[in-house]
This record gives sequence, C-alpha cells and structure tokens, in this order.
Amino acid sequence: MAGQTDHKLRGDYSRARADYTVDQDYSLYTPAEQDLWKRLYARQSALVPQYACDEFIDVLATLNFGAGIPRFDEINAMLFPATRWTLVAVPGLLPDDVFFNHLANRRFPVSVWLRTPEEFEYIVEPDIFHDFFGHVPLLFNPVFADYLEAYGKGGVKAKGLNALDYLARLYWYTVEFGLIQTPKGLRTYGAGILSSTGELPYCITSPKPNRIKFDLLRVMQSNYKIDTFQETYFVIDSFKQLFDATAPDFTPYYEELRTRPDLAATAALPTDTLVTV
Ligand code: HBI
Ligand code: FE
Repeated sequence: MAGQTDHKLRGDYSRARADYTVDQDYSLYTPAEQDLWKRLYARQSALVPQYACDEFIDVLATLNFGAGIPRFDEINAMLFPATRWTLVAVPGLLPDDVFFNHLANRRFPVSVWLRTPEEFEYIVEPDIFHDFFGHVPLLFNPVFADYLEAYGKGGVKAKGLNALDYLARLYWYTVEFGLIQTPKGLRTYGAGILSSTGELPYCITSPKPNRIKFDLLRVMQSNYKIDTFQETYFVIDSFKQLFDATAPDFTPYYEELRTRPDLAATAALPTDTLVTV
C-alpha cells in the first residue's frame, strides 16, 4: 500500500531497529485474529480466479496462506530460493527513503499487525493481510521481482532528484493498482486491488473508471486518491513491458515532467489510448 497518511500510524514503532524492521512475534496473534485472517483469505481467494492475472493465481496456489497468518521465516525459506527476495517485518508505513532502500536490496517490508473486524472491507494503511495477500505472491515472479528492485533503486535516486512524487505515482498505478492485458482478457496484478473486496470486481467490470494503456510519463504525471476506488487505471501488456519501460535512467523524464502540469486522477487526454472492458 502506498500513499502518505497524516493520521497517527497504527503500528508500534517503539521497538523498531534503525532500518525500521521489527521481529514477528507469532505468539501475539490471537485466535480471533487467526479467524479473521482465514475469513479475509477465503473471501479474496474466491474472487481471485475471475479478476487476477495468472502469474498471481499460480503462485497463490502454492502458498498455504489460507491456513492462518503466515510466518515470515517459513515464507522466506520459499521466497529467497525463488527470487532472492526476503520479507522483513515492519510496524507499518515507512518513510519513502527507508522503503525504497529495502526494495533496492530485495527486501520487502511487511506489516506485522492485522486489521480489526470492523475494517474487514477497507483499511487505509498496509496491514499484514494487504502485504502478504496483495504483494507477496508476485515477489515469486522473476520479472516482477526484478521490476520491484529496479523501482527501489530508482526511488533512492529520485529522492536525490527531488522526484519522489513522480515515482510514488508509478508505484501506485502499477504495484498497487495496475491492470494487465492477458489472453483471458483484462486482469489485475495490483496489491491494493487484490486485497480489496470491492475494488477487485470493480477495476475489471465497472464502466466508470478510465482504463488507459500504460505510458510512463502519463502515469507519473497523474495524481491518485488513497481513500476511494481508483478513477483511472493503467494497463500494461506484460511485466516485461513494465520492466523495460522503467530500465532507463529517469533523470530526463523528471525534467520533461517538470514542464508538464500534474493531471487529476479523473483526467482523460485526447492522446490517451483507452482500453475497453
Ligand atoms: N511503507 N510499509 C510500507 N509499505 C508501502 O507500500 C509503502 C511504505 N512507505 C511509502 C510507500 N509505500 C509509497 O509512498 C512508495 O511509493 C514510496
Ligand atoms: Fe501495498
């Protein structure tokens, strides 16, 4: 999950180390939380076959996330051999530069706390369900795993170029809320969608939002909302397209972007290639 929050952060940052990591104390999860996790998993995994991309579905099937709240060390024992990524336990949202530095070193920050039953439908901050169910499966996909490391490296550079906002938009419209064309039709790979009941069908079936073919500068020019369903989605043709588009040095892109106006999340330009569902 991305997007800055101005309200007090949920997690307990008091025991976090200098890199903001903490230990997952599995004994702290209550039976009620284990039950809530299983209900969240059952509901989302029932929706996934219709709306998620196969790369996500295929990996989810190999993970036993439905059995209960996952243990970081058990998942890392599978993830590291697969793509050399490691999950690190964190109290919640991290400062951008800390977050990017973890990604640049193939470490994915995963919150240790679980939402309350009242937040079953929606939560603003990334909790352990959003991070594990939404983000972790695609870390097993080699191309996507390389994209995320490249994104992290780009973020470390962007901070130096005062271009974090542009890069945060790219993260939002791909990693969190991205759509992808597949032989089975339009599907999603975005963690913010995959971990959300309502938005998973909405992003594919609703006539309301704009669905625009991926264009790197167009994405980085576009504002986003953090507390409603998206009004615009960007559609890639493949993870390789995303990886190749973000491989070059972004410095000239940032210079070009500074000459362009920011676009509202609802904007539709005559130069946009719209994707119909
Ligand atoms: N922190 N734990 C955590 N998870 C995120 O997804 C995250 C973050 N901090 C900042 C952030 N995402 C976004 O603003 C990125 O675009 C940087
Ligand atoms: Fe996320």
